[in-house]
Formats: sequence, structure tokens, C-alpha cells
Amino acid sequence: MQRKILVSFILAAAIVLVAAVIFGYYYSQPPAANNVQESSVKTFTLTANNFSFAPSEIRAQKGDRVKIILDNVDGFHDWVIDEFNAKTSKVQGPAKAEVEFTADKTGTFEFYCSVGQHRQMGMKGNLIVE
Ligand SMILES: [Cu+2]
Repeated sequence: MQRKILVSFILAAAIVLVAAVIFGYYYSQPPAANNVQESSVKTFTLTANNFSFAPSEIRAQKGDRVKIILDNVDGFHDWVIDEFNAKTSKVQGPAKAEVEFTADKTGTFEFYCSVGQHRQMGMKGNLIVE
């Protein structure tokens, strides 16, 4: 009788151990590669202040997914590119804003800040798509 209880106890302990190992194995696996799309996005961080962008020239290949991170360090700005119908929201620095678009045509396209007269004051640059 004593022996029977011991055997069932060991059996139960073994089952728990196996379950724990299987459980642990699944949870230690890295998450599925669901960020593949993210890695094919060409990301540019552009610093904005009164009244310029840095860098003022960025390059991409036709078909690239382009992500612009506007790092506005000072003033009220946005980042706009008409030809790709893309713009960030207007933000008061220090703040960041983002926009993503597909560079689906080649050429040199001017981007700019659409706030007030900032564009005319030199707050612009070029995206060159090759
Ligand atoms: Cu501006």
C-alpha cells in the first residue's frame, strides 16, 4: 500500500516535470519573425529646428518603403513631401513625429516644412529616389 502511493507520487511528479519542460521549451522560443516587414523599411531620422532639416538630402531606391522620423528639437514644424502624399503631424519641439510611404517613382523630390514661411526660409531638402 505504502509502495503504491509512492509509485503514483513519483509518476505524478514525472508528469509535472515533463509538462514543465515542454511548457518552458515553447515559451523560450523567440517570437515568430513577424517584424520582417519592419526590417525592409528604410528609416531616416531628420532633425528639425528653426529653420532647417538635417540631413537635408536623403536617398532611397525606387520601391523602398521609407519611414521618416522627424526629430523636432526646437520650434513648431512638420515634414511634408507632396509627390508621395506624405506628411507628419505638426509638432512643437522637442517632440517627434513619423510618416511612412513608398518611394514608387524616381527623381528628386523636395520635402519641406509647411508651417508659416518656413519653406521659404530654407526649411527644405531633397529626397532622391534612384
Ligand atoms: Cu518649420
